[in-house]
Amino acid sequence: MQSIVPVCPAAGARARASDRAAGFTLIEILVVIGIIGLIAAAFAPSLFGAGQNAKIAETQARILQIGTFIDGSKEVWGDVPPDDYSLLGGAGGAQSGWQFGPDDGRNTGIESLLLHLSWQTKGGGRFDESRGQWLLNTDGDKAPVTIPLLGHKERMEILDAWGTPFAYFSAKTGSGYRGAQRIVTTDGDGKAAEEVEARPWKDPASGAWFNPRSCQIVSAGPDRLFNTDDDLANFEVPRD
Ligand SMILES: [Ca+2]
Ligand SMILES: [Ca+2]
Ligand SMILES: [Ca+2]
Repeated sequence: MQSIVPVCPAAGARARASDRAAGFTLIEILVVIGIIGLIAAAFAPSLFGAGQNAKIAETQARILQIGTFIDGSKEVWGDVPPDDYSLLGGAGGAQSGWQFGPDDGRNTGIESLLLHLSWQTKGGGRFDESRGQWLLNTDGDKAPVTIPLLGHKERMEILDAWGTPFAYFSAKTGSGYRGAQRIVTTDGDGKAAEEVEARPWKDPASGAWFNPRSCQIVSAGPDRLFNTDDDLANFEVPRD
């Protein structure tokens, strides 16, 4: 019997020690989880904000780059690129977009700009495969001919950092701004999401168009909707 007595207390002591260890460990784990939760809660908004800020900066950089290309083209052709290439007549010549076929009424402005920059071989910058990550054909339309520089028939759009095509409005001489365009947005993963309307911006203070004699390059911004106050553009968008 004596041989059993020392064993049982020792085993019980080990069990209690083990319980305490497990208890402390559980508390410690809960405390650590709580602290991690607090840290995550504190940093999540700024991490979210940092991601959005990076996309805003990237989109602004794209707008600047596109603006530089437009300026270069304007120096050669004497006017900003049109936003209605497929509506221009069938007479041929440098400014005619007849060979790119009928328009499907969607993404027309930015398609026209890209066709212009990809087709006109003088002046401005070039969109080719090196900027492939900027380009997508969200409305799935095609030209009847291969588009120079792009090397295919897809009538591509230039995207902002959220994957939404830019709206491009041209006020080339004699045209002014013609009003709303239909834009096919994406879900951010390259899939067409929905068709939205984009209108050229007016200054609410004066009622006048922004950039009345050149062009408007407009990103729908984080909300992927045009004409809201998170839009980004080649002018100062009014913020509510
Ligand atoms: Ca189209
Ligand atoms: Ca297209
Ligand atoms: Ca917006």
